Amino acid sequence: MERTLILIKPDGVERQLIGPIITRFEQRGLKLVGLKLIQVSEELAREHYAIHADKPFFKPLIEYIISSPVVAMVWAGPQAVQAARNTIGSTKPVEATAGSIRGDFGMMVGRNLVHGSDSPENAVTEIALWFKESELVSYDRAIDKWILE
Ligand code: ABT
Ligand code: MG
Repeated sequence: MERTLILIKPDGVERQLIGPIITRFEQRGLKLVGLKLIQVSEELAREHYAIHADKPFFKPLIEYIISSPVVAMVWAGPQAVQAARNTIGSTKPVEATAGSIRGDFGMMVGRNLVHGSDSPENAVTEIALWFKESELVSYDRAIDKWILE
């Protein structure tokens, strides 16, 4: 089972889209194994987006992610990273496929609602950054025999 870090960013929280966004991942068949609502510190934001530190959009990106609470989640499943990225849609919401979260709810790259880890390796690093292992749960879902073969 692979795990991926998903964030509902401040625009998703402020626009009252927490429920609809979580529903997309539940409907997909991914399993929720971690969940918390947090006010992100600038330190955590900078570490999470460290790869973009030299980009022109870094400052607004940090300001955006700390501007209101964020819902941080870990979802598990086979190829969870790729499945979640497809459910989220392309980085630029205007280019995102209709039916994806960004394609249905977004317009601008700087208000793209959701973050999903972009590789299994980065997912491991990001989950360790956002969650203690003790905050993650392990459980069997009866429904899984109808989702996983
Ligand atoms: P995240 O899931 O937030 O990482 O988005 P995604 O992986 O789809 O996009 P990447 B390429 O990782 O961009 C990270 C954030 O940087 C912002 N951004 C990106 C801009 O504002 N302008 C740009 O030209 C690019 C390439 C948007 C991304 N998400 N946020 N917030
Ligand atoms: Mg990214």
